[in-house]
Amino acid sequence: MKRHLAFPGTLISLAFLSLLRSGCPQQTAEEACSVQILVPGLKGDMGDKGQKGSVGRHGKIGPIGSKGEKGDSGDIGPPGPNGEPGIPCECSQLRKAIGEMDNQVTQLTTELKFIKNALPSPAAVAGVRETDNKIYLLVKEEKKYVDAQLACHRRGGMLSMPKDETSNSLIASYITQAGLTRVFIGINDLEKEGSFVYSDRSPMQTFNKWRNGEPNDAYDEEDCVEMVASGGWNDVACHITMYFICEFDKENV
Ligand code: GN1
Ligand code: CA
Ligand code: CA
Repeated sequence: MKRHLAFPGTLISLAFLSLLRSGCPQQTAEEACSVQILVPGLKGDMGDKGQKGSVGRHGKIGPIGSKGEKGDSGDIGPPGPNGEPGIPCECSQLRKAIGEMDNQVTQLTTELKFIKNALPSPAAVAGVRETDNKIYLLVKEEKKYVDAQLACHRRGGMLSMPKDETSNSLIASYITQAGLTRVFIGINDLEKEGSFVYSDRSPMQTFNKWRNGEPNDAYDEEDCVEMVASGGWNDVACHITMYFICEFDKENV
């Protein structure tokens, strides 16, 4: 870059002033106080390039940048301390409990299968009762004997046939718990008067629960059988209607 001498006339004025200060007034004009007039010289050559300046001040802090990507997962930590010692296994008790639960599952599965297949209207029945191999169902629909037998058939069973004390007692308590006084059961002498058979046509054996004075074939027309709440049997007319109890073999449900 070219450099120019600024205000060359200024040098003249400054020289004059310096003369006044050096005591010119005490000297004679001819000896010492001769005025030198300085004229500007020629422009000089360009000077050398100056040295690089020092680093300037830091600028303002810029805005916060966007969030960076998630870093890599750290190393897996050291294993934790050992846990408390466990409680000794009561294996025999557990096995027993598991065995009981297995039995319950089997029983529930059988009952559920039966309920799905045999109950057209859950509101029409009052639960079921069961023994090891039978399920008993009280049907709260008033029907005459043949229709009751048909209704049991449609469900995959038949009118209940109490052939021993156990099944007779179970049916009796079923009647009582339902708040009923009598139901049809599967016994009749329709084919031959006085010759009672079960609804599976098997002949009556020694076991029976006839009430006192029964069967009496009253009015010469009683060929079907009811059970009363005490568990006793009575022959009645087949055309009367009442609730009834069906039975089902578990292996067939
Ligand atoms: C008599 O009274 P009841 O309904 O319990 C009769 C039965 C008949 C029945 C006919 C002891 O019993 O045999 O089947 O009427 N009982 C007696 O409704 O005669
Ligand atoms: Ca009869
Ligand atoms: Ca009778």
